[in-house]
Amino acid sequence: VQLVSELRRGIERGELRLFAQPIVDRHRRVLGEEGLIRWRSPERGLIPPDEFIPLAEQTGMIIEIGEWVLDQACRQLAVWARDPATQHLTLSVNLSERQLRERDFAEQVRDRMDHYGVPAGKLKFELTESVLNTDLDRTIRLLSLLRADGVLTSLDDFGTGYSSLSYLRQLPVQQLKIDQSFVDTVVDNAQTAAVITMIVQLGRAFGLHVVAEGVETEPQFQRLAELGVDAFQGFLFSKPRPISEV
Ligand code: G
Ligand code: G
Ligand code: MN
Ligand code: NA
Repeated sequence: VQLVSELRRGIERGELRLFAQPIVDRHRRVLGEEGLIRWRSPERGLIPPDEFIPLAEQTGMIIEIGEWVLDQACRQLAVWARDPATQHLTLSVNLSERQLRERDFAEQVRDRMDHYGVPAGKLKFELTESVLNTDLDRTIRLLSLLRADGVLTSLDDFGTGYSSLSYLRQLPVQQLKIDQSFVDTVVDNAQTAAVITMIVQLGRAFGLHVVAEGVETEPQFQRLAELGVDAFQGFLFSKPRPISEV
């Protein structure tokens, strides 16, 4: 209860910060960044999202937080667009199911993109497979609407959810993010390598970009590249840092 009121006050006081972590290709060229929120509380220090996002989801504060993240992301993309050194970068934003269920979500996104002048193809949303468990038709319509506005979608933590593979055919997503649990064991577990090979093949068949997250070591990076993974994210390349440092 105390944390809830502290978070509410923290939001009002502007204590949220957007961090970012690079996503690189096999030549370690930076393709884009994933935005990751942090809360800098004067009392508690830097608080990771695992400690307040679930709370924010329960209380509905995630809507306000999500609007803040979307605004920051669009503002940042507009800044990057003006510099030849950064104009190619994409920025991925994590979405909670609750945000997706907001009736005017697509309008909100379009409004922020227009406000800052965000180019098409640069803003990306990361959704987990769990959002596909309810009202799939509505989710498909929403993602199609966003796609038409130049917003891309990625399936986060891919391979860990309970959803059937059959939805992939209908779903307007452009990227699969292989969950870190697979990356952790790719080097010495043949079954993990087989799962990753399957995801890569699935990605090719559906025309999807395949990213591995949580890459921490050089051997993991090499093995994932051998298996055909397109892009990589993890401490090996960079920890999340304030997005202004990109
Ligand atoms: O940065 P870190 O690895 O600690 O993030 C932990 C979790 O918090 C991840 O699952 C990530 O998806 C989630 N998360 C980070 N930033 C956001 C955000 O802006 N919105 C939502 N809904 N989740 C976020
Ligand atoms: O949205 P998602 O659940 O994918 O969030 C990614 C989380 O993974 C963030 O909390 C981020 O800080 C964390 N992370 C990113 N790279 C690494 C890594 O190489 N190793 C570990 N252990 N965590 C990572
Ligand atoms: Mn993510
Ligand atoms: Na993830």
